[in-house]
Amino acid sequence: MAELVYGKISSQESIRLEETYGAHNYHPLPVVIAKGKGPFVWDPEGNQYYDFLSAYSAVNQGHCHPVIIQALIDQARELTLTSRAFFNNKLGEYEKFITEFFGYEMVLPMNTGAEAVETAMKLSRKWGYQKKGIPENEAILIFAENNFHGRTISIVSASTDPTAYKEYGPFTPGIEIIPYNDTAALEKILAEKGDKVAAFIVEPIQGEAGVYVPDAGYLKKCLDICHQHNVLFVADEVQTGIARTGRLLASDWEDIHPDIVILGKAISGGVLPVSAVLSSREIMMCIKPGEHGSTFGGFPLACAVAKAALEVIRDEHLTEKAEKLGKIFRAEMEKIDSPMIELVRGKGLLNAVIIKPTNGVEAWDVCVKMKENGVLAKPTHDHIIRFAPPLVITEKELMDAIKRIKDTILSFS
Ligand code: IF1
Repeated sequence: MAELVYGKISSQESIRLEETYGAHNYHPLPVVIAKGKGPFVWDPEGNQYYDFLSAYSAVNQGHCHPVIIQALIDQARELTLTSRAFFNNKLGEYEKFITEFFGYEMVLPMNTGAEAVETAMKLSRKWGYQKKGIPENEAILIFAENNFHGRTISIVSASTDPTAYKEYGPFTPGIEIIPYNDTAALEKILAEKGDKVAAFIVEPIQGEAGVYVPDAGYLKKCLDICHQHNVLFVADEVQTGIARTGRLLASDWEDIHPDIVILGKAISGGVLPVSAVLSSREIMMCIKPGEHGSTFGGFPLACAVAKAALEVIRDEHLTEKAEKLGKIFRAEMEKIDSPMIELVRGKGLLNAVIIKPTNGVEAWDVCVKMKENGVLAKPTHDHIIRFAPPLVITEKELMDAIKRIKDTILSFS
């Protein structure tokens, strides 16, 4: 038995405990993480890995960033939670900071990404009834095929993936689906039903679909079409937001200002569940006191952590880093001379390699082998591997990780 370096429970025992006592709603890669620092994680036995998942882009600032952890500790000693029944001395300061940081007038703080998407759905409907004059209970929200926005019943009502929605019905009505990356489809549905449509809710890059990057100009065109029909354009930047794609928001690639932006994950650097909905005063004021909220939404601990996490993005120039290192990553992946690599795509440090299953080897097998070579990544579908390291990774570390990825892929041919 290998000696334990971190914690008191071995990898094998940790897996056994999860499998025995935890719901089987995940199928993790067989690796147990006991410690993290920057782009690295370690298992209980002390093996070191590059984390190329970053908790699905929540840990953009790297694991246990000292500035964010210090903010957590300092605030935890003072005050953690008040609920919104009272004011607290952290929320307003954070709200001013985050709205100025992203260039919006108002924010509605929540905790998880799904809650923020739900909030945007509710806010859009409120706006539709109050400002657009849609007859009560007739508002339509449009989503794109192959979307991923979270796990609540209303959100999976908009999913086209049976794994996400099957046997969870009956579903929330008032949802329409159009193909992604298809502005003609948006034009068509708005020409037919535009007067009842409150919003079009879309990911600037589809994450779960396999880091599917739409054509240049797609988002801008969608926003213009929405505005011609007095429909809100809502960007779900939970995964793409906060420097990941080489811009602060992926929407910035097209210089657009969505009516509503949904943020989550990296707002806290992966330290606490913190999410947010950003919008204009006119839209946000459609929700009145008592009409929406959450016990934890905007809690003082979250405010302190999120402010520090966003400051790290700014002070360490992580947006510029993501753009620069992303170019290197894609170029190096494209250089790998293997029939297994069908396509490399992505933006900034949100990338995917499409694997052509060869001799029965699928993306999962590549990820297991990569783990043995010290790089952690997760397949999405059978044939796509997502690569999204923490943005604090250095160029030297990136090149070392790339070598390990290359060696792994070449070992199969
Ligand atoms: C899981 C995927 C990523 C998201 C967008 C909202 C949410 C997510 C664009 C909800 C969440 C996650 C959740 C995670 C897997 C993951 C994921 F593979 F499913 F698609 F990141 F790529 N909008 N994405 O991507 O945020 O409520 O989870 O905080 O295990 O379900 P949440």
